[in-house]
Amino acid sequence: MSMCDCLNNKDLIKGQKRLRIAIQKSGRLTEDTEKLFKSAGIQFELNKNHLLSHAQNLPIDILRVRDDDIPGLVMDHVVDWGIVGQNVLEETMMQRATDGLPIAYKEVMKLNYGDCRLSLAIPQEMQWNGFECLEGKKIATTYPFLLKRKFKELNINIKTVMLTGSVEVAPRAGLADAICDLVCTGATLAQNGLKEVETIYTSKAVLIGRDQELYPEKQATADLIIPRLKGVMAAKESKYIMMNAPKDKLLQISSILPGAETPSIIELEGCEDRVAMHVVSREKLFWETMEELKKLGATSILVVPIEKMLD
Ligand code: PRT
Ligand code: ZN
Repeated sequence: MSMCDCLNNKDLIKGQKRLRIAIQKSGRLTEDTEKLFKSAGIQFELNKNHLLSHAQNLPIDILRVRDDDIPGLVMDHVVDWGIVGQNVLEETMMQRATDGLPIAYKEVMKLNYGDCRLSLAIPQEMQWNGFECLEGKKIATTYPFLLKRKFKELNINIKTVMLTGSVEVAPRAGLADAICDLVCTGATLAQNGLKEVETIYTSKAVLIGRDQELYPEKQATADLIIPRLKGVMAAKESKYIMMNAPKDKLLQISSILPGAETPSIIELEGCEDRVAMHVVSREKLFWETMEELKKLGATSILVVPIEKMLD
Protein backbone atom coordinates (compact mmCIF):
# COMPACT_ATOMS: atom_id res chain seq x y z
CA MET A 1 0.00 0.00 0.00
CA SER A 2 1.38 3.41 -0.94
CA MET A 3 1.68 6.38 1.45
CA CYS A 4 -1.04 8.05 -0.50
CA ASP A 5 -3.44 5.15 0.01
CA CYS A 6 -2.68 5.22 3.75
CA LEU A 7 -3.57 8.90 3.96
CA ASN A 8 -6.75 8.42 2.01
CA ASN A 9 -7.80 5.57 4.28
CA LYS A 10 -7.09 7.65 7.36
CA ASP A 11 -9.08 10.53 5.97
CA LEU A 12 -11.90 8.18 5.09
CA ILE A 13 -12.02 6.77 8.60
CA LYS A 14 -11.87 10.27 10.07
CA GLY A 15 -14.68 11.31 7.74
CA GLN A 16 -16.79 8.41 9.02
CA LYS A 17 -16.39 9.56 12.60
CA ARG A 18 -16.68 13.34 12.53
CA LEU A 19 -20.04 14.96 11.87
CA ARG A 20 -19.55 17.37 8.99
CA ILE A 21 -21.78 20.47 8.97
CA ALA A 22 -21.94 23.07 6.17
CA ILE A 23 -22.74 26.63 7.23
CA GLN A 24 -22.81 29.96 5.40
CA LYS A 25 -19.32 31.40 5.17
CA SER A 26 -20.24 35.03 5.38
CA GLY A 27 -23.74 36.41 5.24
CA ARG A 28 -26.97 36.88 7.08
CA LEU A 29 -27.06 33.41 8.63
CA THR A 30 -23.42 33.30 9.72
CA GLU A 31 -23.49 35.19 13.01
CA ASP A 32 -26.63 33.47 14.37
CA THR A 33 -25.33 30.04 13.33
CA GLU A 34 -21.97 30.60 15.01
CA LYS A 35 -23.71 31.87 18.15
CA LEU A 36 -26.01 28.83 18.17
CA PHE A 37 -23.05 26.44 17.92
CA LYS A 38 -21.09 28.26 20.61
CA SER A 39 -24.08 28.25 22.97
CA ALA A 40 -24.48 24.51 22.31
CA GLY A 41 -20.90 24.04 23.50
CA ILE A 42 -19.29 23.42 20.11
CA GLN A 43 -15.91 25.13 20.27
CA PHE A 44 -14.32 26.02 16.96
CA GLU A 45 -12.12 28.72 15.52
CA LEU A 46 -13.79 31.69 13.94
CA ASN A 47 -11.18 32.16 11.22
CA LYS A 48 -13.35 33.03 8.22
CA ASN A 49 -10.52 32.27 5.79
CA HIS A 50 -10.54 28.59 6.63
CA LEU A 51 -12.91 26.51 4.57
CA LEU A 52 -12.92 23.75 7.16
CA SER A 53 -12.74 24.18 10.94
CA HIS A 54 -12.38 21.26 13.31
CA ALA A 55 -14.30 21.64 16.56
CA GLN A 56 -11.82 21.41 19.42
CA ASN A 57 -13.99 19.55 21.91
CA LEU A 58 -16.32 17.42 19.78
CA PRO A 59 -15.98 15.23 16.67
CA ILE A 60 -17.54 17.90 14.44
CA ASP A 61 -16.13 19.62 11.33
CA ILE A 62 -17.60 22.89 10.09
CA LEU A 63 -17.44 23.60 6.37
CA ARG A 64 -17.88 27.27 5.39
CA VAL A 65 -19.43 27.80 1.98
CA ARG A 66 -21.87 30.02 0.07
CA ASP A 67 -25.42 29.39 1.18
CA ASP A 68 -26.49 28.40 -2.35
CA ASP A 69 -24.13 25.40 -2.25
CA ILE A 70 -25.44 24.00 1.05
CA PRO A 71 -28.52 22.04 -0.14
CA GLY A 72 -26.47 20.37 -2.90
CA LEU A 73 -23.68 19.41 -0.49
CA VAL A 74 -26.25 17.67 1.74
CA MET A 75 -28.14 16.06 -1.16
CA ASP A 76 -24.90 14.83 -2.75
CA HIS A 77 -23.79 13.41 0.65
CA VAL A 78 -20.66 15.56 0.82
CA VAL A 79 -21.68 16.79 4.27
CA ASP A 80 -23.96 15.27 6.92
CA TRP A 81 -25.80 18.42 7.95
CA GLY A 82 -26.27 21.91 6.58
CA ILE A 83 -27.88 25.14 7.75
CA VAL A 84 -29.67 27.12 5.08
CA GLY A 85 -32.70 29.34 4.48
CA GLN A 86 -35.85 27.46 3.42
CA ASN A 87 -36.01 29.81 0.42
CA VAL A 88 -32.64 28.60 -0.87
CA LEU A 89 -33.48 24.98 -0.04
CA GLU A 90 -36.78 25.04 -1.94
CA GLU A 91 -35.35 26.94 -4.93
CA THR A 92 -32.33 24.61 -5.18
CA MET A 93 -34.55 21.54 -4.97
CA MET A 94 -36.62 22.70 -7.92
CA GLN A 95 -33.46 23.55 -9.88
CA ARG A 96 -31.92 20.15 -9.09
CA ALA A 97 -35.11 18.28 -9.94
CA THR A 98 -35.05 20.00 -13.37
CA ASP A 99 -31.39 19.02 -13.78
CA GLY A 100 -32.11 15.41 -12.79
CA LEU A 101 -29.97 15.58 -9.62
CA PRO A 102 -30.82 13.92 -6.28
CA ILE A 103 -33.05 16.03 -4.02
CA ALA A 104 -33.55 13.83 -0.95
CA TYR A 105 -32.78 15.23 2.51
CA LYS A 106 -34.12 15.14 6.10
CA GLU A 107 -35.23 18.17 8.07
CA VAL A 108 -33.42 17.87 11.40
CA MET A 109 -34.99 20.98 12.95
CA LYS A 110 -36.29 24.41 12.16
CA LEU A 111 -34.17 27.21 13.60
CA ASN A 112 -35.33 30.45 15.18
CA TYR A 113 -33.48 32.92 12.96
CA GLY A 114 -33.12 33.93 9.31
CA ASP A 115 -36.77 34.97 9.10
CA CYS A 116 -37.66 36.68 5.85
CA ARG A 117 -40.28 36.63 3.12
CA LEU A 118 -40.07 36.41 -0.64
CA SER A 119 -42.32 39.18 -1.89
CA LEU A 120 -43.43 40.86 -5.06
CA ALA A 121 -42.70 44.57 -5.16
CA ILE A 122 -43.64 47.16 -7.75
CA PRO A 123 -42.71 50.84 -8.28
CA GLN A 124 -44.51 53.17 -5.82
CA GLU A 125 -46.37 54.91 -8.64
CA MET A 126 -47.70 51.69 -10.19
CA GLN A 127 -51.22 50.70 -9.22
CA TRP A 128 -51.74 47.23 -7.77
CA ASN A 129 -54.95 45.45 -8.70
CA GLY A 130 -53.90 41.92 -7.79
CA PHE A 131 -51.54 39.41 -9.43
CA GLU A 132 -53.33 39.78 -12.78
CA CYS A 133 -51.82 43.21 -13.35
CA LEU A 134 -48.44 41.47 -13.84
CA GLU A 135 -49.73 39.46 -16.84
CA GLY A 136 -47.06 39.57 -19.55
CA LYS A 137 -44.73 41.71 -17.37
CA LYS A 138 -41.03 41.21 -16.64
CA ILE A 139 -40.17 40.32 -13.02
CA ALA A 140 -36.57 40.36 -11.80
CA THR A 141 -35.60 37.79 -9.17
CA THR A 142 -32.92 35.53 -7.73
CA TYR A 143 -35.63 32.87 -7.18
CA PRO A 144 -37.03 32.07 -10.65
CA PHE A 145 -38.36 28.63 -9.65
CA LEU A 146 -40.34 29.86 -6.64
CA LEU A 147 -41.63 32.79 -8.69
CA LYS A 148 -42.65 30.69 -11.70
CA ARG A 149 -44.32 28.10 -9.46
CA LYS A 150 -46.53 30.79 -7.91
CA PHE A 151 -47.58 32.29 -11.25
CA LYS A 152 -48.18 28.84 -12.72
CA GLU A 153 -50.60 28.14 -9.85
CA LEU A 154 -52.32 31.44 -10.65
CA ASN A 155 -52.34 30.67 -14.37
CA ILE A 156 -50.74 34.04 -15.17
CA ASN A 157 -47.93 34.41 -17.73
CA ILE A 158 -44.89 36.41 -16.71
CA LYS A 159 -41.31 36.78 -17.93
CA THR A 160 -38.56 36.25 -15.39
CA VAL A 161 -35.30 38.18 -15.40
CA MET A 162 -32.69 36.30 -13.39
CA LEU A 163 -30.42 38.53 -11.27
CA THR A 164 -28.13 37.25 -8.53
CA GLY A 165 -27.76 40.61 -6.78
CA SER A 166 -29.15 44.16 -6.58
CA VAL A 167 -32.58 42.95 -7.67
CA GLU A 168 -34.15 46.07 -6.17
CA VAL A 169 -32.60 48.37 -8.77
CA ALA A 170 -34.02 46.43 -11.75
CA PRO A 171 -37.22 48.49 -12.29
CA ARG A 172 -35.34 51.84 -12.12
CA ALA A 173 -32.67 50.50 -14.47
CA GLY A 174 -35.39 49.52 -16.95
CA LEU A 175 -34.60 45.81 -16.65
CA ALA A 176 -37.97 44.75 -15.26
CA ASP A 177 -41.46 46.01 -14.37
CA ALA A 178 -41.50 44.45 -10.91
CA ILE A 179 -39.27 42.40 -8.62
CA CYS A 180 -39.61 39.32 -6.48
CA ASP A 181 -37.05 39.52 -3.68
CA LEU A 182 -36.40 38.69 -0.05
CA VAL A 183 -37.68 41.24 2.42
CA CYS A 184 -36.99 41.58 6.12
CA THR A 185 -37.76 45.10 7.34
CA GLY A 186 -38.82 46.52 3.95
CA ALA A 187 -36.25 49.34 4.19
CA THR A 188 -34.41 48.29 1.00
CA LEU A 189 -37.63 48.37 -1.03
CA ALA A 190 -38.58 51.80 0.32
CA GLN A 191 -35.11 53.19 -0.43
CA ASN A 192 -35.51 52.07 -4.03
CA GLY A 193 -38.96 53.54 -4.59
CA LEU A 194 -40.70 50.16 -4.47
CA LYS A 195 -43.72 48.90 -2.51
CA GLU A 196 -44.30 45.35 -1.34
CA VAL A 197 -47.59 44.03 -2.69
CA GLU A 198 -47.72 40.26 -2.07
CA THR A 199 -45.71 37.67 -0.17
CA ILE A 200 -45.28 34.46 -2.12
CA TYR A 201 -43.10 32.48 0.34
CA THR A 202 -42.04 32.82 3.98
CA SER A 203 -38.74 31.43 5.17
CA LYS A 204 -36.62 30.64 8.21
CA ALA A 205 -33.25 29.01 8.62
CA VAL A 206 -33.42 25.24 8.83
CA LEU A 207 -31.01 22.47 9.80
CA ILE A 208 -31.11 19.70 7.21
CA GLY A 209 -29.36 16.37 7.03
CA ARG A 210 -28.57 13.76 4.41
CA ASP A 211 -31.27 11.19 3.86
CA GLN A 212 -29.15 8.15 4.76
CA GLU A 213 -28.38 6.67 8.16
CA LEU A 214 -25.27 8.15 9.71
CA TYR A 215 -22.27 6.09 10.82
CA PRO A 216 -22.79 5.17 14.51
CA GLU A 217 -20.07 7.60 15.72
CA LYS A 218 -21.67 10.45 13.82
CA GLN A 219 -25.13 9.46 15.00
CA ALA A 220 -23.90 9.57 18.60
CA THR A 221 -22.63 13.13 18.04
CA ALA A 222 -25.94 14.09 16.39
CA ASP A 223 -27.88 12.59 19.34
CA LEU A 224 -25.78 14.66 21.76
CA ILE A 225 -26.03 17.90 19.81
CA ILE A 226 -29.74 17.91 18.84
CA PRO A 227 -31.10 18.35 22.41
CA ARG A 228 -28.46 21.02 23.05
CA LEU A 229 -29.46 23.01 19.95
CA LYS A 230 -33.13 22.69 20.91
CA GLY A 231 -32.23 23.75 24.45
CA VAL A 232 -30.43 26.86 23.25
CA MET A 233 -33.41 27.88 21.14
CA ALA A 234 -35.92 27.19 23.92
CA ALA A 235 -33.81 29.19 26.38
CA LYS A 236 -33.73 32.20 24.05
CA GLU A 237 -37.51 32.50 24.21
CA SER A 238 -37.84 31.59 27.89
CA LYS A 239 -37.57 33.65 31.06
CA TYR A 240 -37.28 32.86 34.74
CA ILE A 241 -39.84 34.97 36.59
CA MET A 242 -39.77 35.68 40.32
CA MET A 243 -42.25 37.73 42.32
CA ASN A 244 -43.97 38.04 45.64
CA ALA A 245 -47.69 37.48 45.30
CA PRO A 246 -50.86 37.35 47.40
CA LYS A 247 -51.80 33.72 48.15
CA ASP A 248 -55.40 34.19 47.03
CA LYS A 249 -54.35 35.43 43.57
CA LEU A 250 -51.94 32.60 42.66
CA LEU A 251 -54.30 30.91 40.21
CA GLN A 252 -55.10 34.15 38.42
CA ILE A 253 -51.43 35.05 38.25
CA SER A 254 -50.48 31.64 36.79
CA SER A 255 -53.20 31.92 34.18
CA ILE A 256 -51.82 35.12 32.67
CA LEU A 257 -48.20 33.95 32.43
CA PRO A 258 -47.61 32.79 28.84
CA GLY A 259 -46.33 29.21 28.44
CA ALA A 260 -45.61 28.94 32.19
CA GLU A 261 -44.80 25.67 33.90
CA THR A 262 -46.09 24.77 37.38
CA PRO A 263 -44.69 27.48 39.67
CA SER A 264 -42.59 26.89 42.78
CA ILE A 265 -44.21 28.51 45.80
CA ILE A 266 -41.95 29.53 48.66
CA GLU A 267 -43.17 30.71 52.06
CA LEU A 268 -42.15 34.24 53.06
CA GLU A 269 -40.93 34.46 56.64
CA GLY A 270 -43.37 36.26 58.92
CA CYS A 271 -45.91 36.73 56.15
CA GLU A 272 -49.24 34.88 56.28
CA ASP A 273 -50.96 36.03 53.12
CA ARG A 274 -48.08 36.40 50.63
CA VAL A 275 -45.62 33.94 49.07
CA ALA A 276 -42.69 34.04 46.66
CA MET A 277 -43.48 32.54 43.28
CA HIS A 278 -40.82 31.30 40.84
CA VAL A 279 -41.77 30.14 37.38
CA VAL A 280 -40.21 29.41 33.99
CA SER A 281 -42.16 30.96 31.15
CA ARG A 282 -41.57 29.50 27.67
CA GLU A 283 -42.67 32.58 25.81
CA LYS A 284 -41.70 36.23 25.63
CA LEU A 285 -42.99 38.28 28.53
CA PHE A 286 -44.37 41.67 27.58
CA TRP A 287 -44.58 44.80 29.73
CA GLU A 288 -48.39 44.54 29.54
CA THR A 289 -48.32 41.17 31.31
CA MET A 290 -46.04 42.54 34.02
CA GLU A 291 -48.44 45.44 34.54
CA GLU A 292 -51.32 42.92 34.85
CA LEU A 293 -49.30 41.00 37.47
CA LYS A 294 -48.82 44.20 39.41
CA LYS A 295 -52.54 44.92 39.28
CA LEU A 296 -53.16 41.48 40.80
CA GLY A 297 -50.97 42.46 43.75
CA ALA A 298 -47.60 41.01 42.70
CA THR A 299 -44.55 42.94 43.91
CA SER A 300 -40.76 42.73 43.34
CA ILE A 301 -41.32 41.19 39.89
CA LEU A 302 -38.01 40.04 38.41
CA VAL A 303 -37.63 38.65 34.89
CA VAL A 304 -34.31 36.91 34.32
CA PRO A 305 -32.97 35.52 31.01
CA ILE A 306 -32.16 31.80 30.85
CA GLU A 307 -28.87 30.76 29.27
CA LYS A 308 -29.36 27.01 28.83
CA MET A 309 -32.22 24.55 29.13
CA LEU A 310 -32.35 20.76 28.94
CA ASP A 311 -35.70 18.95 29.06
O1 PRT B 1 -22.63 34.85 -0.27
P1 PRT B 1 -23.80 33.97 -0.10
O2 PRT B 1 -24.34 33.37 -1.38
O3 PRT B 1 -23.56 32.91 0.94
O4 PRT B 1 -24.95 34.88 0.55
P2 PRT B 1 -26.22 35.62 -0.10
O5 PRT B 1 -25.85 37.01 -0.37
O6 PRT B 1 -26.82 34.80 -1.18
O7 PRT B 1 -27.27 35.52 1.10
P3 PRT B 1 -27.50 36.47 2.36
O8 PRT B 1 -26.37 36.37 3.30
O9 PRT B 1 -27.96 37.83 1.95
O10 PRT B 1 -28.79 35.73 2.99
C1 PRT B 1 -28.72 34.42 3.44
C2 PRT B 1 -30.11 33.98 3.86
O11 PRT B 1 -30.58 34.82 4.93
C3 PRT B 1 -31.20 34.13 2.81
O12 PRT B 1 -31.23 33.07 1.88
C4 PRT B 1 -32.46 34.15 3.66
O13 PRT B 1 -32.85 32.85 4.00
C5 PRT B 1 -32.00 34.87 4.94
N1 PRT B 1 -32.43 36.30 5.01
C6 PRT B 1 -33.10 36.86 6.04
C7 PRT B 1 -32.24 37.27 4.11
C8 PRT B 1 -32.81 38.44 4.61
N2 PRT B 1 -33.33 38.15 5.81
C9 PRT B 1 -32.73 39.66 3.84
N3 PRT B 1 -33.26 40.68 4.26
N4 PRT B 1 -31.61 37.28 2.94
C10 PRT B 1 -31.48 38.41 2.25
N5 PRT B 1 -32.02 39.60 2.64
C11 PRT B 1 -31.75 40.79 1.76
C12 PRT B 1 -32.74 40.97 0.62
O14 PRT B 1 -32.35 40.21 -0.50
C13 PRT B 1 -32.65 42.48 0.35
O15 PRT B 1 -31.55 42.79 -0.44
O16 PRT B 1 -31.81 41.98 2.51
C14 PRT B 1 -32.40 43.03 1.73
C15 PRT B 1 -33.72 43.42 2.31
O17 PRT B 1 -33.65 43.62 3.67
P4 PRT B 1 -34.63 44.67 4.36
O18 PRT B 1 -34.44 44.48 5.83
O19 PRT B 1 -34.22 46.04 3.90
O20 PRT B 1 -36.05 44.34 3.94
ZN1 ZN C 1 -26.31 33.01 -1.82
